Amino acid sequence: MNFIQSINKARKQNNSFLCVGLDPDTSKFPRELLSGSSPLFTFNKAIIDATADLVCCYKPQIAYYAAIGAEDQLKLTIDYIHKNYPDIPVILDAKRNDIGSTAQMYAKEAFVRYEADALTVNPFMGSDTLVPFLEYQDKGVIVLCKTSNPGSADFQNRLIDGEPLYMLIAEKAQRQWNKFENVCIVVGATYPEEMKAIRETAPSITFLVPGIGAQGGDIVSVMKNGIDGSGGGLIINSSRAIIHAVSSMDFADRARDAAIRQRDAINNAKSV
Ligand code: OMP
Repeated sequence: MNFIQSINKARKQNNSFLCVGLDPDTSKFPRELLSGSSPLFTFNKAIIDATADLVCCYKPQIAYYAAIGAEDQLKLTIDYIHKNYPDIPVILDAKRNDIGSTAQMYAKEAFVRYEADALTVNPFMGSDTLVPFLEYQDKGVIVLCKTSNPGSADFQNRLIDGEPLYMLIAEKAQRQWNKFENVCIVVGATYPEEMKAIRETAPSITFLVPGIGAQGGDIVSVMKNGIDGSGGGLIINSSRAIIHAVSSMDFADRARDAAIRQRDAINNAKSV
């Protein structure tokens, strides 16, 4: 089963488009947790056990681990999900890329060292730099297209031959890069009009959609503009609004409450 098939299976099994972002920020941890030996893993494990029946995938962001030398806890987290919830795929968010020989090492890092099921990558250096990732045919390669941040228009909306750069990326994802049906694109929930245009250009590409929750993206617009012809094609991420809903020792229960609210809001918006 490749990444897209695993995502579709998990989405149907749990009736959920929701991806919980595992971006643990120790400054928001309950103090009791910080004295243990692997606080990030302990935190993640509690969040995962509380939400695994509510999600279609998890997405750890590597910076939260690497910044404090805790890559071992990232590895423990991914291993824990694979072992205990084998039907839930894991996206490693690292937004990697470089020249081909270095890209090969980034691909190996994500898919062999961490055993992630998918990786976010940056297309800025060109199509040749995506090849080392795409060659892992059963893994997902999630290419930045229209990102959720306020400054994403600086470059992504610039016109090239009359078309915004993000449309060019969407076209390449649909027509050129997806030979092994393992490509997705990042489309921020904060840009619903762009999402609509991108869906028209890339009808069969799955979107990773960050930007709901803490960044204020509108779930109804995402479901209206982003869903594909088969009623799927979306992985909707929320990180802080779920995992750091509170900073007290009941954080996992409150994360579950928040995940239920977001999953239900998404499913209700689907039927609007
Ligand atoms: P919250 O805003 O807390 O839900 O976190 C959003 C997560 O999605 C973070 O891990 C970001 O690094 C990531 N993200 C964006 O916020 N915007 C993007 O355009 C792309 C990503 C991503 O690739 O996941």
